[in-house]
Amino acid sequence: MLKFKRLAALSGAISFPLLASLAAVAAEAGRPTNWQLGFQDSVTPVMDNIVWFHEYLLYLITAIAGFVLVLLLIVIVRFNARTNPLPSRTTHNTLIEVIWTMVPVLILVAIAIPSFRLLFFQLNTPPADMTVKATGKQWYWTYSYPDNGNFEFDSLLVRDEAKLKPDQPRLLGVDNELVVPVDKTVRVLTTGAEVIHAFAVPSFGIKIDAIPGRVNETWFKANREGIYYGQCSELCGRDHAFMPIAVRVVSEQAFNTWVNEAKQKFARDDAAPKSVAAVDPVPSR
Ligand SMILES: [Cu+2]
Repeated sequence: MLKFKRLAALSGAISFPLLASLAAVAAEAGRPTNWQLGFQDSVTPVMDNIVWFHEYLLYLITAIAGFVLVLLLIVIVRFNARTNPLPSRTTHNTLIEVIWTMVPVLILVAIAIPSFRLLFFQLNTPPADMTVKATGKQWYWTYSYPDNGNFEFDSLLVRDEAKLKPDQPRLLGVDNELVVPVDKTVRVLTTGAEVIHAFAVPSFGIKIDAIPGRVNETWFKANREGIYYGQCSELCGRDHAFMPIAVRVVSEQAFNTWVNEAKQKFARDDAAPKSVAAVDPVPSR
């Protein structure tokens, strides 16, 4: 793995300066930026691996495409009818045939090994420090904290742009964010209330379907405090584009304070009829 990383770093140093400078300008964690090129910044080990694998493949593909281009140019220049009027009648060459069979096999192996390693890393949830449950509903998310007092609340898009807080991006800001502690392994359980939704946060490298009648599991371990936005990533109906995910990563102390407040704020009255989230009218667009 380390050897691959060195290889990727080396190729990075010689990549197109224009692309590199654009990407450097655009990089930001947790939210998209204007003229962004590439991924949002990574804040989890899983996303670090995804970014590394993406760049590794990019350099591999570029090398293959460049090699084929060079071969084509050689053929065009050296073997056209004018410069090479009498073509060779060679039909077989054992050595070159072995090479052009073996090299692609080796390339595929070099892709498969890190690919499967990443897949297992994503799918095997390490021992979790806490669990949150995200339920996709038409069209908002409900978050539960079974390990912290089992309170539950709805998280709705801030539809009225006048009500956005200074740092809240349009169409991503929500009223109640999912709050989690930094440097802790958080297990996320997802399910859907009526149709399939998908819980996705680019900076965490997670995207998992929320399916009615079953529970899916994923995990993240954010290594930086901040707010990280995502969106429902399964076409789920009219307001699919208006049910963003906002995760606020805070220090453990701030998290405990928030939990104590949230327990009061979102206290459940199991005797009361089930609350229905207030849905504002759809913004004109
Ligand atoms: Cu949805």
